[in-house]
Amino acid sequence: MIKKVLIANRGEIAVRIIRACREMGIMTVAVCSEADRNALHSQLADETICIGPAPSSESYLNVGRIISATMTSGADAIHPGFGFLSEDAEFAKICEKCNITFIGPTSEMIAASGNKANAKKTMIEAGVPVIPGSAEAANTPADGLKLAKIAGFPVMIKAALGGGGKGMRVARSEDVFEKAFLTAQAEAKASFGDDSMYVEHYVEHPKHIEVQILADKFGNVIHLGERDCSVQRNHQKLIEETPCDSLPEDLREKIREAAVKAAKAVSYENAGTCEFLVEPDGKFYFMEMNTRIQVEHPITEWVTGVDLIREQIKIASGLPLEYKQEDIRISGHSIEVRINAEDPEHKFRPCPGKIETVYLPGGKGVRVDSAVYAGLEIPPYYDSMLAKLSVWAPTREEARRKMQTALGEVIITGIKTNIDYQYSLITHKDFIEGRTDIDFIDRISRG
Ligand code: MV4
Repeated sequence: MIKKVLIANRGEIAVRIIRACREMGIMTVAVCSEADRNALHSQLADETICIGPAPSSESYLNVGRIISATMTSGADAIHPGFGFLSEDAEFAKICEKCNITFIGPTSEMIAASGNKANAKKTMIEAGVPVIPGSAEAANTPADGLKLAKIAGFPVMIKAALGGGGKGMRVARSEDVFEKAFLTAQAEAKASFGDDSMYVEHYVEHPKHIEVQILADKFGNVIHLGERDCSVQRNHQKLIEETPCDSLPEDLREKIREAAVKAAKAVSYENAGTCEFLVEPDGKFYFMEMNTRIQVEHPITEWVTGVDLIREQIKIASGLPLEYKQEDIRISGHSIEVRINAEDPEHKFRPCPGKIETVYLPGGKGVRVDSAVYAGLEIPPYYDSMLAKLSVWAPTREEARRKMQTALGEVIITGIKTNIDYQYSLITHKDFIEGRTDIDFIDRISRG
């Protein structure tokens, strides 16, 4: 069993992991940058090691310094959280070589999922539905165009190593294809150091549905239901909910089963998420697999009662899953909103600065995952997410009203936040009626 965990992250997820470890009797080591000496995670862990200057490249992304901190502190495992090194196959491999338990899948699984074109081939072989189009890679516009004709216009040109929207362009017709291909490819080369592209049919107005998976080292794979993450802006999710009531139950069951099939096809291990696009007519396609714990995991915890971080640690320790699929009951409805330090009136630009006052809501069915307190300085170097507010209630509408009530109570002064903007989304007619797809924000912003 793991005895001491180094948390290679910051903010609310670091705090979340420290809490789970403490409940399990596991010692914790926080790492922090010079900008985070007063951060909550630095104060809550059993030990804290300052690993370098504020920029992520010198601290939270610095593999050498994180490995040394692990060795120095005698930690036997690293939890990477999300972002930073969480999906870096090289980092996971170094942990494996140093006999440090990486709390996540193996480096091979991370690398295999990271190449989206290869992952797509694996899913085709496994019989998991994927977006129409070839999974072959193209390196020239001419080769890309051949694939585009197979996929059928409009098409989406994607970087093999992409994900999260980088190195991605839509081409609506043949005459704009070459330009779109070269733009996407240049972006891919700059972001991932690799310019292999693949081409798919462009799916219009889909929902983004993802399925939470847990898999142990013995081949046991279960799902914990789906999350609807359609409400997003510039590939940043804003609201997540589970279950997705706006899709028929039989369709959701098929998507969940496809996710389990996908995880089994890659012999997946630990917590993971399979992302799908779901068309208005009910056709659904596997898109990619995320090999980390995700920001929105609390809503799955609300409706299943399963502590996902605890399960990650147990799986990494080599314990078999205690839950069978039939033990997982999805009960009620949960919604999460992300509270960010940003200015909705100025293109959502990040707004770091000193927090003056904080009041966070509570009460039955209300959860706050945050690392903020009055007097804390929010540094400009990292992600702008300050807190996650999540609620549970028996039905979607009750959960939505609970979220509306909770959001109405939040006070954060000293910096600008998106709280009022989130309130406007939660009370929007289309959201109330469950009419959300990935174009929801664009549609309502145009008015
Ligand atoms: C797509 C798509 C439509 N058609 N692929 C966005 C991030 C990356 N993971 C893949 N993405 C998309 N791929 C095809 N063939 C639309 C998106 C997409 C999207 C997907 C999920 C959630 C939000 C999105 C916002 C814009 C585009």
